[in-house]
Amino acid sequence: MKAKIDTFMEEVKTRNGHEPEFIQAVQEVAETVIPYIVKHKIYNGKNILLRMVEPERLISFRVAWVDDSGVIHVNRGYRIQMNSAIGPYKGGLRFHPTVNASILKFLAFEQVFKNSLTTLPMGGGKGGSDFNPKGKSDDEVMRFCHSFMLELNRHIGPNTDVPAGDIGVGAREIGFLFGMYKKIRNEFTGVLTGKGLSWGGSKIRPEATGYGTVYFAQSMLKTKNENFEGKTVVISGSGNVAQFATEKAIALGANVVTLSDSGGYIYDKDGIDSEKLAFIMDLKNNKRGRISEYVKTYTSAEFHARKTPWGVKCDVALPCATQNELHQEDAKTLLNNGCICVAEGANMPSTTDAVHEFIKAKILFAPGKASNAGGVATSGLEMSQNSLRISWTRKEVDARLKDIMEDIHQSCIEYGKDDDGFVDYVKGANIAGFVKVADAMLAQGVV
Ligand code: NDP
Ligand code: 2IT
Repeated sequence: MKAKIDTFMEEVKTRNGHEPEFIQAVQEVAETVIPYIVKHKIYNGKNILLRMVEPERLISFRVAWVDDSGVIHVNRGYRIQMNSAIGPYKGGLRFHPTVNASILKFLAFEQVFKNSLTTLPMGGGKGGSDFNPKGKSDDEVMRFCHSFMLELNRHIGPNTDVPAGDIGVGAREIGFLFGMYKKIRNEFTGVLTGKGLSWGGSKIRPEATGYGTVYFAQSMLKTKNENFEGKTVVISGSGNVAQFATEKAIALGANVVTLSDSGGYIYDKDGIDSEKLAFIMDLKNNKRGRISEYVKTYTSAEFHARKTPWGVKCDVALPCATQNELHQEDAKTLLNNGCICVAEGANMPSTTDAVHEFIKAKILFAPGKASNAGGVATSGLEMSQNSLRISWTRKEVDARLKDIMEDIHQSCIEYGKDDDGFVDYVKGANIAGFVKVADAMLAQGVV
């Protein structure tokens, strides 16, 4: 089996040798899906995984824009349309200086499996730019978004490809992008998700990724007769996903003691309560400040510059910042400190070695493509509401989100339960996500 996986990976590396994050994401899937393919005649010999690792279309384009002082800048824009076997391409846009084809291909590849897991009809895609929104004025961000959409608009549409937010793309950016799409195409459609509530957005979409991650962790804990009540929770990031994971964990009785950004992490031994979280949301979303500023107001808390929070003793860890932010040594530290559950809110935050540590220790470990799928699932619900031209209540969307996270958890158990009863959620998520897409690809022939 190892030889089969190695041969496959050699071919992937030959074609994509300069794309380490993409190779990492493919490797993780290959390790679990190839053994399944070999055992199942209908998939064997069809080169399905080889077809799945090649994007259906990769679009790269120039984005020129003018800053407030009249200087012209050039950024690179992308949209990776990875797989449309089960629905229109769907996935976020990331604006961050580290964005390149490797990062977006890994994200688009993960998205194919994640979207398949949601039970909704969505293919996988991802896009973005190496534009850095930090330190830019609202007008500069608007001009960038408008220029970006001037090109992107010809590649997307409500039945073709429906982008949304990701790192650096939130409500403000989606607004500017939607405004320009509507202007160019002269149509008001559900071409983007994460829209404002008064112009086609869905209730609970901003909360969905963070809430969904906690719902998924709750389902995992339940299998061990555990819950969040009284648990110490360590969270990284302080953006959209981290904020709402914190909100839900607090609501379920947990003690959240850390949050972070790329400057370092805060440790509040008394716990981040609702009032402190409101302060953080205002700081990050309105003032666009740094997490280090928290300790100026809450002076009993500590700020640890340029460090990640994994050394803090906890029961549950929720990495919600970015890829490869949790390394093998961090995994060992978490395990030594008695951590029983890790659910990824971010995409691929744990390195391959870290994932292997968690699985070897047989703790509850959920890969992002399962545990953070609530965001895109609620985007799918936004698409449905837009098509029906109706708007569901908060209660209704939240109930659907909960059901979907529970369904994903069940799928992971169905495909990931080992003979000794241990649930390998990585294997479960990869195979369950694969089967639905592979069946659709087989039905549609070699295209
Ligand atoms: P935001 O832009 O709202 O927040 C990102 C957070 O992560 C910030 O705190 C940011 O800190 C931190 N961060 C970003 N890059 C780095 C880095 N290189 N090192 C350390 N910290 C970093 O993004 P989201 O919360 O939306 O996204 C977070 C993660 O969740 C990403 O992996 C994303 O792909 C994933 N995700 C998001 C979904 C969504 O619906 N938004 C859905 C599913 C997954 P700083 O401000 O210093 O950059
Ligand atoms: O990684 C992700 O799932 C997202 N950034 C959300 C994608 C979406 O289309 O809502």
